[in-house]
Amino acid sequence: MNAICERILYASELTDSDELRSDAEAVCEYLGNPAFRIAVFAPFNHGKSTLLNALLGNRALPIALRPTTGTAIVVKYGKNIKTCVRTNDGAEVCENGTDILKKFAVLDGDRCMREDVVSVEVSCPHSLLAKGVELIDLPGTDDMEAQNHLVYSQLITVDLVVQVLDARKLFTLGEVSKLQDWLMNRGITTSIFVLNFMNLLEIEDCKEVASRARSLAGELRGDLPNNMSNLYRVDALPALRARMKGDVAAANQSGILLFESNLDRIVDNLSPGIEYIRLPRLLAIREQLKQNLLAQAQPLETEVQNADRDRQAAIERLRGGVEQVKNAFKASMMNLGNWLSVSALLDRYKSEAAKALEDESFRNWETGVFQQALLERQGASQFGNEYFCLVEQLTR
Ligand SMILES: Nc1nc2c(ncn2[C@@H]2O[C@H](COP(=O)(O)OP(=O)(O)OP(=O)(O)O)[C@@H](O)[C@H]2O)c(=O)[nH]1
Ligand SMILES: [Mg+2]
Repeated sequence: MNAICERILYASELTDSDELRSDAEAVCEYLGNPAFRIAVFAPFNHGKSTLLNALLGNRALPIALRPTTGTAIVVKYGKNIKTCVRTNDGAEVCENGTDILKKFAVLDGDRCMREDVVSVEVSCPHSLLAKGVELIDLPGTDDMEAQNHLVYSQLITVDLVVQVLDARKLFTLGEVSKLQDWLMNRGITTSIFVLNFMNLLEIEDCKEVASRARSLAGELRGDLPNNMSNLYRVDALPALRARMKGDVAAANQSGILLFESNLDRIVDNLSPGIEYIRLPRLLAIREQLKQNLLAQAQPLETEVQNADRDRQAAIERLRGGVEQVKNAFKASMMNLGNWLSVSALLDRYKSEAAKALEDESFRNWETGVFQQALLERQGASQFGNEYFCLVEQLTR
């Protein structure tokens, strides 16, 4: 895949789209990443960070009612909880715990991300992470454009997308399939759904919501193995509380244990064929680059065509002009020829010659006036021939 990547990176240098260039770099870097990457995806406030915390059994990631997560937070395996943040001045800050996330990875009062943060990594002890899984907590979509862009550019570099649904306001099938089209167009075909906030519904509504969620998920199975469900019900906050208290029964009831064990199975199942998950991303980027470069080349192509058309028109105009000159010249040469013909010359000089004979000055006249006229005639003929040849060559 390295050779394809090299070509893709080379082509990405030629695009006028910064987004496409950075996507190409990100996908190529992703191809070399040995970890199995899982990201949570949803609009803000859907409980993404709470779900990951419930999985980790720790309140490691910042959670709050307002839009919170401000950058992609990558959670990797580590014996102790530790956070490392790299900034664009090349500095790296590492601290035990995750308190520094508040400073670097949480949206500010204006719901904006910090622009100087390059990467945020949290290390955490968990069996899934110990297997080489990376969990990625993403900012919510549907709030600010910058977050949307960051989220979508991250999704192309993950092996499994966990889409968190809010049971209180399920997407319409149209909304979900629009998103699914976006994912498919980028070669992302492995995603699962987590239905959150069912604990806040009235019992009688739960059945109906669960059945709608099932039909949504059923329509959007993607490339998940047939023996695996792509829909899980997890009450994220009760799950987190139960996990932190060590209350296994409550954790079980929240749905987090079933979700965790199935996530483990999905990773085991998809990991051996990881290149089949990743290759389509490369092909999708290649297609986007192709379209972008073709679109960029189009105005150039039109310009060349226009220039060629103008050149042809100029040649035609020149040809027409030369033809006119040639015809006019031919006509004047004909006149000149007539004027120079021996008979016309004789006619013109007959009376002069007769008079010179009478005056016995014929010799003088012949070597003087007549000789001069003959020389002029010869010169004019020679010039006419040369000029004619030149015009012939020009118009050939
Ligand atoms: N009652 C209840 N509250 C929940 C549940 N899951 C999450 N919450 C709460 O919902 C709020 C948002 O949760 P977050 O985990 O921060 O949501 P998020 O999707 O990560 O939000 P952003 O980072 O802003 O995109 C928090 O106050 C959570 O405590 C749940 O299952 N039940
Ligand atoms: Mg969050």
